[in-house]
Amino acid sequence: MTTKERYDSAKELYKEIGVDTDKAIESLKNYKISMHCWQGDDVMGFDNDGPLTGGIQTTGNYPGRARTPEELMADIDKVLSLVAGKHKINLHACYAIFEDGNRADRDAIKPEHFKKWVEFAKERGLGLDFNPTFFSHKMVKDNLTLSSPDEEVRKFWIRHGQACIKISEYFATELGQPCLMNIWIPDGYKDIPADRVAPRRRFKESLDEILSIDYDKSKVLVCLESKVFGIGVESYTVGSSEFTINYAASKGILPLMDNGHYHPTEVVSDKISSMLLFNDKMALHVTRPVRWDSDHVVLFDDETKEIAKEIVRNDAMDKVLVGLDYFDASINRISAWTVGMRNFQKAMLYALLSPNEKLKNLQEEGKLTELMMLQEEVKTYPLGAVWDYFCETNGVPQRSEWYKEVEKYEKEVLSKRQ
Ligand code: RNT
Ligand code: ZN
Repeated sequence: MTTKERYDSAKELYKEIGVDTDKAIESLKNYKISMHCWQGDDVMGFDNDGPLTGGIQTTGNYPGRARTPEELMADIDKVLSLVAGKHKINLHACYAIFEDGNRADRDAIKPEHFKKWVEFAKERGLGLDFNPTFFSHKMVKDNLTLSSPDEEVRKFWIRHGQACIKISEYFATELGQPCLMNIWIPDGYKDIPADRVAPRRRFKESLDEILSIDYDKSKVLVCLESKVFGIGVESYTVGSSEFTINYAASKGILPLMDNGHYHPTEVVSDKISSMLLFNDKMALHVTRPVRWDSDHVVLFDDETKEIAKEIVRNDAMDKVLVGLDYFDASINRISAWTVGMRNFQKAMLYALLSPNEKLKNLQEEGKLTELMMLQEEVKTYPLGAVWDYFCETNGVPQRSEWYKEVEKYEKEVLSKRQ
C-alpha cells in the first residue's frame, strides 16, 4: 500500500469520530517550533573556552560536536532537512560570532555580532529567538548574577540583559517576525539560605532596570523562566515559580514554563489553561526531566502529548510559544535534535487528530464513562499513517528513513571532527 492509500483509509476512520485529517495536517504545516541551537555543541557557545556552568550539565562525549559557527550551522541545516515546516532557531548570547577583532564581552555585545545568524535565518526563511547567557562566564560570582549583592556583578549582568533586548529587536526587524527573548538566571544556593528575600528583591530590581530601556514591545516578547533547583543550587533558586509568574504578570511580560523545572509529579500540561486565563501569551521549554536532570531528549511520551493537547484544546497554537530545551552529548547530536523536533510535531498532530469537541461535550454532559472509553480508544487510531503522509507531502523522510541521512552525515562529516 502506498502512503497515500494508507492515509485515505486512516482519514475515513478519523472522519467517523468527527476529525478532519486534512485540516489537522494543514495546521501542523504552519506550526512553528523554536529549535534550540545548543543541542549541537553541548551548550558551549563561541564566546568563551570555559566549562558550562549555571547548574546545568551535559554528560557524554559522543564524537562530532560542532566547534565553530560554520559547523553548527551545517548541523542545523541537516536537522531541518529532516523536519517538515519552517521553524525558528533559538540562540543564546554566547553564540555571538566575532570576527576582524570585534570581540566584545557579554555586557557590550551588539547586533553586528549576530549578523551571520541573521543572514543564515533570512536565507532559509527562519525566525530567530534569543536568550541572554547568564552562565559560563567569570562574572558569575558564587552562582549569582542579577541577584548578586556585589553591585559590579549585578550591573554587568543588567547591561548584558539590555544589550540582548537590542539584539532581539534587531532580529525581529530584520526577519519581520517577533523575537521571543527569554531570561533565565542560574542564581541560587546549594544550602539553606538565611535570607530568601534579599536576592529576590535584587533580581526584581535588576529586571526592572533591564526592561526600563526603550524597545518595541510588538517586536521583542520578553519572557521569564523559573526553575526549582539546579546542580549546586539545590536548596534555593532566586527565580522560583512564584517569583517569575508574579513578576511577569506585574510587568506584562510572558511567563516561560520549562517542564523540567518542577517537582517530579507536577506537570506543566495542567498549568497551561490557568496561565492562559490570565496571560494573552506564554512560552514553554519542552524537555524531559529524568531524576536530577531536566534536559533529556523530548520523546513521544505521555506528558509531551498532554502538553500538545492542552495547546490545541485551549485554541492556543499562536498563544503558547514553544521552544525545545535539552542537551544530550551521549548520542549523535543530529539524531537527538531530530528526534525531539519530530516528536513534538507528532505530539501536536496527535492532539489535532483527537476528537476534541466530542470529548469536551462528553465531559460537559457528565458522560464520564463514555469519555474514558473514547479517550482510550483514540490512542490506537492510525496516527502513523497520517504522520507518514504529512512527512511525504512536506518532502521529508518517512519513518526511520531519516536516520540513514544521519548515518551518512556522521560518516562523511561528524566523524572527521577530531
Ligand atoms: C536551564 C534552563 C535554560 C537553559 C538554556 C540553555 O535550566 O532550562 O533554559 O537550559 O537556556
Ligand atoms: Zn529551559
